[in-house]
Amino acid sequence: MDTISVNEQRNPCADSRRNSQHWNVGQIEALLALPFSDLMRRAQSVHRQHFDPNAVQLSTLLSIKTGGCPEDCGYCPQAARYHTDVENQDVLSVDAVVAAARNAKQSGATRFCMGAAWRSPKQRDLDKVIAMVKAVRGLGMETCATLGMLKAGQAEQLKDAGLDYYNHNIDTAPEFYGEIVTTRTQQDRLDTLDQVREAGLHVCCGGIVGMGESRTSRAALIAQLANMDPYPESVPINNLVQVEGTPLHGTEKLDLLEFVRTIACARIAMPQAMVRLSAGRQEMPEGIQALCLLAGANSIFYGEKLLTTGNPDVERDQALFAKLGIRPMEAQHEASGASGKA
Ligand code: SAM
Ligand code: DTB
Ligand code: SF4
Repeated sequence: MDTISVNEQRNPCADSRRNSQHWNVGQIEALLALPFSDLMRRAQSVHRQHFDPNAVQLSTLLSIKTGGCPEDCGYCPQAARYHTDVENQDVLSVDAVVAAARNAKQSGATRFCMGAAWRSPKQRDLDKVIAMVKAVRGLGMETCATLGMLKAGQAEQLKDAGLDYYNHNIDTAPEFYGEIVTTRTQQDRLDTLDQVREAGLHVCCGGIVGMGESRTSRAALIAQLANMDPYPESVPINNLVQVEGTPLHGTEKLDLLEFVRTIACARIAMPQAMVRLSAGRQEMPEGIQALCLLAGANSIFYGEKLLTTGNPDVERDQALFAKLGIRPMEAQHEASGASGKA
């Protein structure tokens, strides 16, 4: 039997993501250096032990507050200090968010992720997000939010509202972090992740590659994610989307087979995580996307927009699924009501 039982797949409990193995950077680098075919075979075999290889989880993103962010993340078109084409947009109404979520559900997405260009939400902002989470949950979708750093008690409030996942990326290896962001430290990110985990929310945490980091730094990013105890339920691997006006625009592009290798390492080091082939998919030929799925990616962002940049449209993705024999994965959350801890 190739896959584990549906129940285990649906509720990958923390115990099974507790680390029996500590990954050091050298071990991940050794994986990255394997002959491609050997690496793919290893990743496929791990993937098939834990998941149906033909099912892909579909998450749709919506930017609920766009641009004007005080942070200086060198990759991000929403930082106020860079001159990009992004138009600032204040917090959306609950009605607008529900309309977008309904649309996403209609197209086949099971998870709806709400992103905001905040360093950290103010309480009155959080109150608005809470109303959104309740409404989207009411549609029967899984909910995810990415709002920046959280203050004490905020993760609990989101959990109580029925939020399923909180996305907070560590973005890059600790030694490279200061080259990319200076307005916070990676430890700040880790502190928020602790609060998220403590509140009982599922953790969505990954990073970005193609930012000019070395292969060792890519390995260090994967090792750091894999050594979290437990490692995240969901691990987005983003390929930098280069946006004019951001400091990282013009960075040498990562070879896409190296991107596939990074996905394979994430799968091997975090066997039971959902590994998401995230930003950068629009610039990837179908063959590369297929290789990412073969390497163990089993989740994508679905819908024509990420937060401010483009993503393949639904028709194109559906055509790709048909060619590859891929089916959308069912929603995985427990059918609890709009509030109350699961
Ligand atoms: N402001 C919040 C934060 O930083 O956590 C939430 C929104 S922020 C846009 C969410 C994530 O998007 C970032 O952590 C980063 O990983 C990813 N991201 C932003 N710009 C990107 C880009 N140009 N290419 C790839 N990923 C990007
Ligand atoms: C993640 O890891 N990638 C998403 C989501 N989490 C929030 C965001 C990608 C943003 C790409 C640039 C943009 O569209 O603004
Ligand atoms: Fe702000 Fe998030 Fe963009 Fe950084 S990644 S500038 S925190 S919106």
